[in-house]
Amino acid sequence: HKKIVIPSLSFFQDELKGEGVVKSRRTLGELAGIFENQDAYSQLPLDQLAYEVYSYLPEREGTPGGLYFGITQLYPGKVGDEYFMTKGHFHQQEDRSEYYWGLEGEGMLILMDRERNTWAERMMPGSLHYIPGGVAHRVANTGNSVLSFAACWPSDAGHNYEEIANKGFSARLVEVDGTPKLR
Ligand code: M6P
Ligand code: ZN
Repeated sequence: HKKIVIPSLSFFQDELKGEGVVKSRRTLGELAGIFENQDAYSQLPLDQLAYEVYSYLPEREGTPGGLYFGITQLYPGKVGDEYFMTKGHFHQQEDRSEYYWGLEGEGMLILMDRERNTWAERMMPGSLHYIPGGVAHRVANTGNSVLSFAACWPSDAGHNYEEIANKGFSARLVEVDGTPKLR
C-alpha cells in the first residue's frame, strides 16, 4: 500500500497530491428524482455541481476487514424548500456500519432504519456520527457555505442505492421559517 498523508482539509482542496486518492463528482442532473419539487428542479442547470467526494480506497472493493476513507464536499443550495443533499444509500452488506464526522459548514445527517423510521443529526465541525448497520444515510447542506464531512466505512460494505432511489426516505428535510425540519 502507498502511504498518504492527510495533514488537513486543505490537502484535499488542493490538487490531488495524495497517491491513490480518487475524486468523483455528482451533478444535479445525477440527482434526478431525489427532490420533491420537480418544477424547481427543472429550473436548475443539470450540469451544476452538487458534491465532490475524495476517496482513499487502499483495499480492493469487497475486501473483508479493510477500511475506506472519504471526504465529501457538498455545495450549498436548495431545490424549492429542500436542501442540496447526497444521493443516500444503504450498504450492500446490510450489517456494515460507518462513521461520518463534520469538518466544515453546517448540515444534517438524515438516517433511516429498515422499518423506515427516519431521524436526523446536526452536523458541524467536530460532530461525530456513528451510522449502525442497516441504517440508510444521506447528508443535507443546511448552511450557506460548503459542507465538508469525512467518512470511514468497511471496504466490503458496498453501496445499495436502489431503495432510496425508488422510495426515498420516509421524511424530507425542508426549510421551514428559516430552519431545517423533517417533514
Ligand atoms: C461518504 C461515504 C461514501 C459515499 C459519499 C457520498 O463519503 O459514505 O461511501 O459515496 O459519502 O454519498 P452517496 O454515495 O450517498 O452519494
Ligand atoms: Zn455508507
